[in-house]
Amino acid sequence: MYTQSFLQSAPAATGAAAPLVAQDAQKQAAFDARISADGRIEPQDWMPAAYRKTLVRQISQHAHSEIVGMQPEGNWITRAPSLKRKCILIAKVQDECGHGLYLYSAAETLGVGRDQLLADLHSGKAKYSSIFNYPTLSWADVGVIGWLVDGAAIMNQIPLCRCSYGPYARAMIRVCKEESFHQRQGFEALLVLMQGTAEQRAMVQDSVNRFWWKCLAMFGPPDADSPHSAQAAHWGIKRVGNDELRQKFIDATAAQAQVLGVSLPDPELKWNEVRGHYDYGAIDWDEFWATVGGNGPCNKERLATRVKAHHDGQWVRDAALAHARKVQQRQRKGAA
Ligand code: BYC
Repeated sequence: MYTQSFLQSAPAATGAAAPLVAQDAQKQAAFDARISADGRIEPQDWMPAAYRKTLVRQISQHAHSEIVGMQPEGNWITRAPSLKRKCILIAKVQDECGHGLYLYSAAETLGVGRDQLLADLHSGKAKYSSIFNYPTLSWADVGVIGWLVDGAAIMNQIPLCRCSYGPYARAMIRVCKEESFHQRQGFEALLVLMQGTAEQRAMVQDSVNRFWWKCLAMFGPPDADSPHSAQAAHWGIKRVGNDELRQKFIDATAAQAQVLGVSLPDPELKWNEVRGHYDYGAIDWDEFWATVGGNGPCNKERLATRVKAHHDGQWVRDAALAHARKVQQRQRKGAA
């Protein structure tokens, strides 16, 4: 949960700065009361424009992350080391696509069309998770993405199952169940590699070294530098702050790393008896912001692949629409 000082520094739970006419004031009061009572907001309910905007931003960016996130792992489907690993990886990548679809649907309930959401992704206006702008250089990266990236995603997404916006919260329940399978398959794949040759163990360690710090940054900037956190917390969208989730992730993964037999690349990582948490070193936020700003190692490649896939898939969308029109015409004829 957020600390008291963090919440005190936050703005009040109102959505609009302009004076409200009486009817809007009533609607605002009903919205505030529902939020205070920890109730759910549904698509047909009145909501402040800023609440809607925040949700469209977060849910669509989340959806974009899921579909762009198919790329780094998708690159390894043809090179998976066995039929079993190939089947698991195909299923996982398909799951990520499914998550994107639930999330685009959830965003659409807020009154924005999918074409618009995708146009914002393709033009570079909308963000997606920083983590998918790094390359997958070895098979171990597939395991590490499952273990660490999906592990971080679950840590962030479990509290979203209690988000105040109903469609987002409900989508998150299924997403979290599937992410849990993803995390376990990644850990298991790494366990097998760690029981293999010295070369395989070195491959896992190299992958952990490259991904560890990027995964810590996935949780977003420190609360003190996070422009959206305080308001999102008041609206019941964010239930737990970026820093607390990051800490929970570190505490959980440090123990898992010991089981695996890998070291985490942070000389300052140390259990702090007083805090009851691991202390950890400084995250390179300059590198994070450069990546978020479009200048990470794979940003251009990821976006170009996504735009190409969208164009290549145009005939499928056209065919589906043509089919739907024919079905509709047949139904109309039958009814006449
Ligand atoms: N990457 O005020 P803040 C997955 C941006 S997919 C890029 O803390 P907020 C998976 C943030 O958008 C995992 N940008 O923002 C898929 C904001 O910029 P704008 C995706 C980031 O929204 C396939 C600015 O920094 N998960 O699991 O309150 C395979 C200030 O940040 C990042 C989600 O999307 C980042 N890492 O909190 C495997 C979860 N962090 O929008 C796995 C849903 C921050 O003002 N999203 N920014 O231009 C969230 O929970 C929140 O949006 C965040 C950020 C915690 C990410």
